[in-house]
Amino acid sequence: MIYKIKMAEQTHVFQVEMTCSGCSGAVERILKKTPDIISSKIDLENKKVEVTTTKSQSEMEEILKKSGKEVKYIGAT
Ligand SMILES: [Cu+2]
Repeated sequence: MIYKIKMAEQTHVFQVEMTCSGCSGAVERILKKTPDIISSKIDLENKKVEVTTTKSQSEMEEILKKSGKEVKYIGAT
């Protein structure tokens, strides 16, 4: 029998201070080059970023902060 070890993936939701498509584009580029991101959703209108990842909430928060935007954790779904 083969056991596959898999890190638990979780969907974290963050409030990211994005005001235009340039901001959301910057966030998108950061997420694209980050490993362990299973999927992501950027909602510019509501300034929300949803990330499904095996990374922890704090790791993810630090990564999003690289955009230079204000980041606030909302919760996990
Ligand atoms: Cu902008």
